[in-house]
Amino acid sequence: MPSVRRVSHEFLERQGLTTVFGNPGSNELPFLTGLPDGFRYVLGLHEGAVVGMADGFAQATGRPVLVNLHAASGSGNAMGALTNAVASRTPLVVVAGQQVRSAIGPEANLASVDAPSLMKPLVGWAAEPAYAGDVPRALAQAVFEAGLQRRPTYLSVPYDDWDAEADANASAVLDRRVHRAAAPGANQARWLVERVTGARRPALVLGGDIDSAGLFDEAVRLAERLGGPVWAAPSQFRLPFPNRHPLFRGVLPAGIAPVSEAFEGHDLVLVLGAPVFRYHEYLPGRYLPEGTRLVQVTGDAPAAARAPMGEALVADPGEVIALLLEALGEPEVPAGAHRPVPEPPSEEGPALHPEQVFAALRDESPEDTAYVVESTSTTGAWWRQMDLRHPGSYYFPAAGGLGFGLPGAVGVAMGMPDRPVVGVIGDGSANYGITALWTAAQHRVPLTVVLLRNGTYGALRWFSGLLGVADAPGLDIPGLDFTRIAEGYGVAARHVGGVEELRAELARPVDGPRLIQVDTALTSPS
Ligand code: TZD
Ligand code: CA
Repeated sequence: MPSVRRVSHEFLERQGLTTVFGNPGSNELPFLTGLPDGFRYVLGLHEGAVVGMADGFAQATGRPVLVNLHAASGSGNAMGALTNAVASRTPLVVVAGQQVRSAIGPEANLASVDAPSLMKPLVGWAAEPAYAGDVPRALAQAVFEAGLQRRPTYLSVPYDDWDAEADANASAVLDRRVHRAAAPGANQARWLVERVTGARRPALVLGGDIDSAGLFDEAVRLAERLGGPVWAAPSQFRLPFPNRHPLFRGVLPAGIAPVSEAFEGHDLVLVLGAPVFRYHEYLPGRYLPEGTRLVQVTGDAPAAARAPMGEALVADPGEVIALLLEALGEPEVPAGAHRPVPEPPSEEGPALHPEQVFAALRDESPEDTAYVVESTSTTGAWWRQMDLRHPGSYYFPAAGGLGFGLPGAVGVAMGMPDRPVVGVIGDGSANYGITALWTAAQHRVPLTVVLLRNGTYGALRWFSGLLGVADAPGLDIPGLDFTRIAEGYGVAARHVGGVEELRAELARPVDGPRLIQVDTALTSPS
């Protein structure tokens, strides 16, 4: 009989989970021994960076990804990063090592007490198999649950299990395939088509799931047939629509009152592939204007259940877009010209305006560049200057947990080796995932990191105004030189002084990771 390890490795291989992002400890070594030839282990130096890289890789490839973490301390370190993976609906399969079975009860060093409970509020499914023979089946469940729920899962495995002999039935799991079909039934389809065709002034709100599911171009067709305005849902983490398209109105502001204001005059708001809604700033008001009806279509059943208003249909947004396109007929609005970009500020001080940086990025980077952005005070400047027309062009920490940006950029670049990738990272954000630079250097990942150094937690300065808190300490971060930090991790780095120097640097070809540090002026996010 083969070992539990053999069957488990073979299962992972057949499912295509052969890139392992991890940080090992003694509990994990017995899983990592004897990995078949096609496996690639990507070492991250801190678990937050490990999960951020895996998240970026999974989003870029659209596939479940294996993460191998140490027991309680390692898994605990990963939890901040997991909040983002939960919100972006990234199917990460986290397998963690555990002490040998006999050592868990007595709480030997590195035993993870009640390991599944540690992770449970975040992951969609967590378990420690009841006996060694169940490990291959439980691993399969972890993979399938992650795919079905589109949520990270967690499996804790006592390390003496891997050498155990597999059960006689263990190989039954090897050929399993688990799929979900989620087309609306005939009555649901009729109801939805009536709602949409009966609307006089429909508006469309698109969530990150639209881009994750490869529906970016279909969303454009649907919008052009509806002819109404299109917004990205609040707290956006992927771009679901070309941002200079004539129908695009931008990302909805993340507050109850301003969202309601934006919908004024629309009798129907159709929300596709988004929660309703991920508000951030507490700006109370009515959820919807008088006379506005909201219909949410999402594959995420809990997101439908927890929404505070509107009607919801739990279905695959792709199926729904297809059936609406069929029902609606020809587009009302021919795709007009994309909106032009405004001129960035022309004055040049010792610190550049963020819009000058983004204009340089837009002009000097290839059109299909993918951007991983984690700079919180520059959101408005970003959307004013950028012109993103391709699917998979934009990634942002989905739950607002800093530490996704740098690792996520490394993971996206590894997952999409044929596309140029740029990380746009604040001098505050960079520190939460800085060790990803080392992984980028070791794997020679082609990646440009543009480090915006304004010396402060810019967004928190803006928030302190919003909250009327003028005297909060701990908002400035002087004295950081990321060129020296990057070089210490093995990444080539340059500080650029002015717009022309920045443009020249960006125009140079990359054959590995590089960091460009630029001093920027503090701006407000809006
Ligand atoms: N810790 C974590 C893990 N996530 C967070 N979101 C925060 C702290 C709080 N936080 C924000 O929400 S924005 C921000 C912090 C510390 C400032 C980020 O600074 P930055 O960007 O330099 O990256 P800006 O452009 O200067 O705001
Ligand atoms: Ca900053």
